[in-house]
Amino acid sequence: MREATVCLLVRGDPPTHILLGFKKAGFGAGKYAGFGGKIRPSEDVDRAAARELEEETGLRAVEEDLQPMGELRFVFPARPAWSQIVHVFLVTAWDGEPAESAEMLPGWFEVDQIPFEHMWQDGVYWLPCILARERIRARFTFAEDNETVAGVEIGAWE
Ligand code: 6U4
Repeated sequence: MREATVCLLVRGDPPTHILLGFKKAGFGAGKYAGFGGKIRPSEDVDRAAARELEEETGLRAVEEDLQPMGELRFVFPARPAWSQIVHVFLVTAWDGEPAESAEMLPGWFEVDQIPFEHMWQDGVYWLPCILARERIRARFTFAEDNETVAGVEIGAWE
């Protein structure tokens, strides 16, 4: 299964705001999401996360500022090429101001106004756990329409 990263940038402790990107092109176009992408062969996971964050927002985070929060497994039985394992990072320190890129239009949201209805349907299950700083391992199985979440398993990530 292919592997990818996602970075969730937050302000406040506990988090009051989260930076999400409106995906303009590619996988998940038209949805809001965190920032990340495919891990290249021979690339470290945290290096890939920092690279994708900078490519999509212009923001630079050092690898020590990427807090590993878990692994999400997304399974699309009707579209196996979309199935992937996503490594999630919480990020509270970075350099720069978020800027629009070819792929993403970033914007800050209050944590109680996250646009879940315009995100992948799995977000409502896992994003609140990460914002609560719970490390999780989860598996989501999608229905035939590749949009509806048909199965959810969430547990602690040791
Ligand atoms: P390129 O390489 O530019 O064609 P792109 O189309 O941007 O790739 P990709 O595969 O690099 O997409 O990155 C997919 C991003 O979407 C990663 O950050 C992981 C994330 N992602 C994948 N499935 C997701 C899901 N079900 N829910 C979610 N994020 C998901 O919230």
